[in-house]
Amino acid sequence: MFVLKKLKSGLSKTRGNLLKKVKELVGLHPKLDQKFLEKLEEILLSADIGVEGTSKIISGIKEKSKKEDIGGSEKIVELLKDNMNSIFEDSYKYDASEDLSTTPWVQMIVGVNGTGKTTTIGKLAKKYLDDKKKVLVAACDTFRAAAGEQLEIWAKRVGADMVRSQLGQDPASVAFDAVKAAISRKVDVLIADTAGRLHTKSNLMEELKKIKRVLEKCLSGAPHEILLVIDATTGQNALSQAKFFNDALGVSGIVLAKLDGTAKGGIVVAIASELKIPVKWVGVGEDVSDLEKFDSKSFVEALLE
Ligand SMILES: Nc1nc2c(ncn2[C@@H]2O[C@H](COP(=O)(O)OP(=O)(O)O)[C@@H](O)[C@H]2O)c(=O)[nH]1
Ligand SMILES: [Mg+2]
Repeated sequence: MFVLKKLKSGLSKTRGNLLKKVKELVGLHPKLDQKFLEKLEEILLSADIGVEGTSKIISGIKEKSKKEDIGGSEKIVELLKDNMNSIFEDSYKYDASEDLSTTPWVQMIVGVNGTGKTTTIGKLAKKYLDDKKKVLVAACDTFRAAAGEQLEIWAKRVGADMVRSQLGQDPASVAFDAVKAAISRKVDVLIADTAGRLHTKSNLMEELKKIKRVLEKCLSGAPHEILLVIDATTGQNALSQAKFFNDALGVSGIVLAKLDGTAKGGIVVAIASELKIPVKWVGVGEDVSDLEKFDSKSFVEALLE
């Protein structure tokens, strides 16, 4: 399966970290005992699965071993898969059939600088265009001159329309123009890029809230999605960013970019375990086609196969 192949190569660093270590441990510890589980715990934590996710997995394995003879440690990969899958099953779900259920479908893309917002917009726009949707992107990051230029490069590359902005222009006014344009041009999807300078500065959150308010005011139901882009290579820090943005704005989905650049892709499990926000997309490279719809079953297979 093509998707699995891409995910697999995107996850190769994490798989090297997690699966390789697990297999080494199995070689050293044929018995699935307390000592084995302690070592396993360290491995899971080192892959950024997080304290909560790790403890769910370990206690899931212990529970099972109380009920039945689960055999030796060679069974551990299957047990890890089962327990990771149940974390995803318990995690927050969204109704994918609602995506693009109304037009214009308005997406606001938020996140700290450098996480991959603009790149993700290019990739998303390409996906929608391939589905024969009319796409408009809006340059609401007016804080850096390069931001608008970079979005323009992506828009040209994939063939999306764009609402430009002036450096320093009120981002909410760009959002206003963009929604009006999206309605009058009968656009299917409007994707708004936003600024991402340090999220600890409350004025950024105020700016984003204002963009959201303007979108709401211009079009009932908008923004239909607020997608937070987080950088998988930043590990647990990405979780605190997600909490921060979610408290301020109400994030409807996460895009986890740069999964290919980290050995700590277990962060996806931590997100599922700790946050009530679904991961919708994962970025697995810098190419326009390197964005995958997140599917937990494929993820677990790609990680542990
Ligand atoms: N390897 C890899 N690089 C990515 C991915 N997504 C974005 N990048 C890179 O991350 C850097 C910052 O991305 P950008 O879209 O400008 O981030 P922004 O500041 O949030 O808009 C760029 O060099 C991108 O090519 C990804 O999924 N994988
Ligand atoms: Mg950007």
